[in-house]
Amino acid sequence: MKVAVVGATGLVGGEMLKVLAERQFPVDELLLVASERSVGQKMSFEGKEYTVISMDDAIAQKPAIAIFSAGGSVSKEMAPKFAEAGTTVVDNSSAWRMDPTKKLVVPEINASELTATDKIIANPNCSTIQMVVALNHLHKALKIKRIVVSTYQSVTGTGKKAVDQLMNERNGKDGEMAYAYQIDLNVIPQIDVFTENGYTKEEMKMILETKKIMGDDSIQVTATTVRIPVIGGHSESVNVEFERDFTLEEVYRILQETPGVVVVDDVANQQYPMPLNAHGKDEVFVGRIRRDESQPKTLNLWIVADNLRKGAATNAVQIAEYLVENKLV
Ligand code: 11C
Repeated sequence: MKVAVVGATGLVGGEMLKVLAERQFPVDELLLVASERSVGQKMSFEGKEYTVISMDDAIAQKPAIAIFSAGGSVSKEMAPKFAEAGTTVVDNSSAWRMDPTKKLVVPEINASELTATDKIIANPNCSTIQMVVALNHLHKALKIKRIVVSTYQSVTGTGKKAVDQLMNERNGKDGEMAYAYQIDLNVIPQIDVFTENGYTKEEMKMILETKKIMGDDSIQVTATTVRIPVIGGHSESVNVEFERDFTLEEVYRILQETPGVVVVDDVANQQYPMPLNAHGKDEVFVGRIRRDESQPKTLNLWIVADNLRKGAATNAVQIAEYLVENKLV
């Protein structure tokens, strides 16, 4: 299979290459694609050296699948051009997610909606993916009424410039700023820009994407998304109110049987999910499972995942795997 990775030189692009190799995705021919300023750069994949090519060169070579992580405006312009050439695009940006003609896919939840006519498929936002993976089977069993989520998000979600800002600040070096404020020894309650209702775009993504992926507009979501000086992954404090009451034993059993979820919850031994442990892993880790004792039918959870893996690269490669396995490309 001829596969293009568009945005190959970015943090997510690099992770996509690792995931393709680790999962032994059937790549016969690989095209590494990036913006003009990176064209000609050398990169390696599975011990072989590749030269980064331009978007136009890649389109001319008609790959079967292009996995995009090149930002929203590039996707808006270039994904349709790849699609017109017959390529199926799996796009990691926010460009197509809320387009009613495009599917927004987390394979564990809704890959079965995909057909061969889907030429641009949207990969959800990282903080949304880990939350819906954890809540999917609980929703099926207990029906979610309302989610209140607060996030603690890794600087890797912003990209290389933000990782450099954090490390420079930590090492007392000057450098370019990815954020309006110092991030080391700080917490910034803003991810992406503010919208008219006072929420940030990241918060609105969590609200809107959750309903679309779960296929249920009745789920009420409110979110506060926060950047913290961490690298290994995003963490989320999630309060969920259900229609039906539950026992904690039932919740544990459902979570243990939820695909993609690993329960780490042994408070007697101080075992709970942390980004340090989730880093580099593909699963979504859930712990601190307890009743909200302030109101009925309500649960508190702590959810952690590597935002570059299940939150981005792994989810996109899983979509590509589904397309191949089901002969949709
Ligand atoms: C962050 N969630 O952590 C963002 C990054 O819509 O794919 C991913 C943005 C997106 O900053």
